Amino acid sequence: MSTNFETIKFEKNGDFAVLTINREKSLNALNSQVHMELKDLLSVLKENVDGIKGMILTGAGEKAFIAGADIVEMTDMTSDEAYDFATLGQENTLLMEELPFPVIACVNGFALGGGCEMAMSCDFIYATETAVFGQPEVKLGLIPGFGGTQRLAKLVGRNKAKEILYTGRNIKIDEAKDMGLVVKSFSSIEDMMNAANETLTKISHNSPLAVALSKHVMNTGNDLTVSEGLEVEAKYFGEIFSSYDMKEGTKAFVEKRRAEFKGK
Ligand code: DAK
Repeated sequence: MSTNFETIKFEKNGDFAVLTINREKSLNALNSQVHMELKDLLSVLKENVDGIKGMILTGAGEKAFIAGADIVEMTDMTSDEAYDFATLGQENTLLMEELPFPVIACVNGFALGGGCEMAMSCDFIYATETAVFGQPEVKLGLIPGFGGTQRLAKLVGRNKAKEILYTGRNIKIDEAKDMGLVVKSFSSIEDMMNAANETLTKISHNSPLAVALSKHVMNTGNDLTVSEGLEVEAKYFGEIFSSYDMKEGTKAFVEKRRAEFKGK
């Protein structure tokens, strides 16, 4: 896989990978180039030929995760260009959401607008105590374009999301945790990255197939009624019974040994 990018950095260490948005001078703002490079990378990662077991998404530097879509680039966009830009960003949030392994957003500062939206497309969010979230688009005469109107409401509830979107206000870490946007906070970036790696390691001891299917069923169910979601759950629950990992996991329990999963 080519990892020769200018605006993102992709590093694989053993079973895990770190994807960094790498435009520190612009606080990692998402311009078209970032989105095109992300699309190239995420489209390959979706197939997971390298058997990655987990990934961290973060931003370069100490100040920002992602300070939003690139406002400078958006200033001169026509409606058609803006539509294409939003579509590309939305495709990337969908690709991120559907990767067949867990992805933790490690938010190291500002996660505003498109930054908050990228973080929400990960499986869950860890953040530093200085992290700041928000959807300030209305302050710029915009609306969120990479899924903020949809995912924030599903995560924190429709009315809370409306209050956040209409005011465009900043959300500090305690509130972000209280509303369930952030799962855990840390006093330093180093502690956060170590904790994320520990979490991914813990997850990787489980069946990669079962983790991937749990993720797929939960994401699918998000757009369905409970009874429709239960049908999807039953379908995959049935299918997993013909997997190696299910036979191995249950056999290992009976034999009182650690399971050796293969992810198939
Ligand atoms: N875009 C481009 N450059 C940015 C940026 C951004 N979002 N945020 C920061 N920068 C740049 C600054 O311009 C500055 O560049 P230089 O002046 O040094 O060249 C550099 O990063 C450092 O920023 P500051 O000097 O402003 O740093 P401060 O510490 O003073 O302030 C800040 C940090 C994060 C509070 C501030 O930079 C800020 O307010 N940034 C903008 C945050 C924001 O409003 N984000 C939301 C962007 S809107 C859509 C598609 C997408 C979207 C909407 C619609 N469609 C196509 C329909 C998404 C929209 C958004 O995300």
